Amino acid sequence: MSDCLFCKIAAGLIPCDKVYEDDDYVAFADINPQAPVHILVVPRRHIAKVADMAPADGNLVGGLFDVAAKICAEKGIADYRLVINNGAEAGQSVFHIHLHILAGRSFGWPPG
Ligand code: IU
Repeated sequence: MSDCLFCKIAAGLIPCDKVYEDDDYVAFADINPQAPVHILVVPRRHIAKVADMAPADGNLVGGLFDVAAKICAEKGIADYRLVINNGAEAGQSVFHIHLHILAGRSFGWPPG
């Protein structure tokens, strides 16, 4: 087990408010929500960031969007924002790739 927060959450070693899981992904409520709905979808396998993806990782990372769409459909959420931050300057603080699902309010553009 690497010393990675989201690896530990995915493995069940650190508790979370889980909203979805399957063999490849876990989704849980963000601990510091930026919207009424703020869920993180993470692959169980560690990939630090988008820039570290190997070509073979495309299906796994693409599947984050399938999981997000499934969660939102199940919750009846029609409009939502999906965000992946790559690198500290872009806002990434946890270096295990994750997709933010944000919903429940209006969002501005461009993001801050
Ligand atoms: P970011 O894109 O790497 O900045 O997103 C990391 C998110 O992980 C951020 O929204 C945090 O609030 C969230 N988070 C969490 O849900 N649980 C934690 O223990 C920690 C961060 I540390």
